[in-house]
Amino acid sequence: MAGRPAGARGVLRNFVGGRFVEPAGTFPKTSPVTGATIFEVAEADGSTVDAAVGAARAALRGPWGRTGERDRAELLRRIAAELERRFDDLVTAEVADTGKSISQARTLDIPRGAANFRAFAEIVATAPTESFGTVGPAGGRALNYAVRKPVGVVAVIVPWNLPLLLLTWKVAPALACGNAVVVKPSEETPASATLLAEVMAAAGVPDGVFNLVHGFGPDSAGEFLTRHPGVDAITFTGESATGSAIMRAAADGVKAVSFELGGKNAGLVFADADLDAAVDGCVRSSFTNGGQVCLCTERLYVQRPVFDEFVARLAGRADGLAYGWPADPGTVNMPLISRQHRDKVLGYHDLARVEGAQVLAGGGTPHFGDARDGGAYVRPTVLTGLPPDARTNREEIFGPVVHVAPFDDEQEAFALANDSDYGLAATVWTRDVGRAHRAGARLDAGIVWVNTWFLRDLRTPFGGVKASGIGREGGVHSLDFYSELTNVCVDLS
Ligand code: NAD
Ligand code: 6OD
Repeated sequence: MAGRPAGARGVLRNFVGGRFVEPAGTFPKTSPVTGATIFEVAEADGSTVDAAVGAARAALRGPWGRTGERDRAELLRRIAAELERRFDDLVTAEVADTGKSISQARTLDIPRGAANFRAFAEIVATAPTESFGTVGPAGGRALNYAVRKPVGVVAVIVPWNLPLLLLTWKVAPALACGNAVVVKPSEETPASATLLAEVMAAAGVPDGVFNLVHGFGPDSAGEFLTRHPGVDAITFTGESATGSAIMRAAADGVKAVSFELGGKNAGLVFADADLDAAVDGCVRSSFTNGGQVCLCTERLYVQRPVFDEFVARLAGRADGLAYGWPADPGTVNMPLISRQHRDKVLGYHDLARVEGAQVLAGGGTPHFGDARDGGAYVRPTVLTGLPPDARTNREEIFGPVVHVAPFDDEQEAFALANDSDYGLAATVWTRDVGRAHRAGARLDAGIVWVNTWFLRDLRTPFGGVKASGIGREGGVHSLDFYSELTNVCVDLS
């Protein structure tokens, strides 16, 4: 099967202290497209996690612990170049693991992997440092300035939806700040992370600075890592419930946490919007990557004068999204990550019907008459008719499902959008500039997009409010999480 990373020799292995290590046990990884087993993956046991954390600590005690920002920035650029050299292998690995279209992997997932390293090379090399001239109560003068130091060993735990993109979004700033990392990719997407280990070695990352452990969450590599006393900080992307469990595990060592969690994101379409752009944008924001992007819109509110036209157009577009094999350039619909996740999403189709929804598009699974019938596909689905308190409108589904409801005025629209336990992203479609700025000020979300969606500048703060996360990463905000600031106060009198 294409996509088996070179050097993995049949099993995707853990990478500890600069080398791939033989596994104690393995688990199978299946294709979301067909259901067939495509890889055997090493499951890291407690002693492997221990060795990975130990290798990271040892690296921090060595020359890596004294590397300056410019040298680290140069190393990040070499990693980016090596990722670009392995571009085709990474695309193949990502497509095999997720079933996403090769077009998306080529234009979004893999380029962003390299872009993360280039961006944080620049950010760390140019970040300003604070300094203050201070006059004390008795008139004495002092200079205060802050020094950035690595946090230490950082555990990086990520999900399966955008595997390399989300992993490198955390590894790049962690290394830029001089930390050593132990990364745990999702059990569903081990392949691109395994290739990233090869990339690290080829780029000259010192042994122990990047370590990789495969496995599951509870009672497996994820939990072993978050409970490990040698870990100083945990950066995590995944479900809010998993965030709670990790926070409990982190409490013992008072480990710093950065959490990017779930969402139930709202989109608001006002009657003054460019309706063509709004329909295009909402198709993207609800169905990109099979609806498996934390930033996807699952709740759409549309102003009443354009509601009927908008909903008819959205439903038509959802029904028309192209199926195909991942390698077909025109393929849009992709399978969900697993049969288990597909069953969860289908459960929400059933729940929505029980709650009284009308299904305007999709619902259920497609039939192919070929090997894809063994995969994890569901049809892009548009629902309407549910009240705001229906479970379908409150719980994160994380699939290609959107519920659409009408609203009358701006105040009601903002209130509906904010009526959620989550607060990751919101999208507003309007030509009214004043309203755009009011939305930014009043919507409870870490990011508010106006007339666009998933346009990301890596220098901007990223994170969620309420159950959608703790902290911000991106630009200097990442530097703040991945480094400790020591204030130095020097007497000048
Ligand atoms: P998940 O929480 O089930 O798993 C994420 C990672 O955590 C995996 O590597 C998993 O093995 C590990 N894990 C699970 N339980 C653990 C435990 N007890 N201790 C340590 N590690 C554990 O999430 P998922 O199903 O892989 O991904 C989908 C979720 O991720 C959705 O909720 C989605 O919204 C969220 N997500 C959020 C963002 C964001 O930026 N806010 C981005 C992408 C995905
Ligand atoms: O673009 C990013 O940096 C980012 N963290 C995206 C998250 C997507 C969630 O699925």
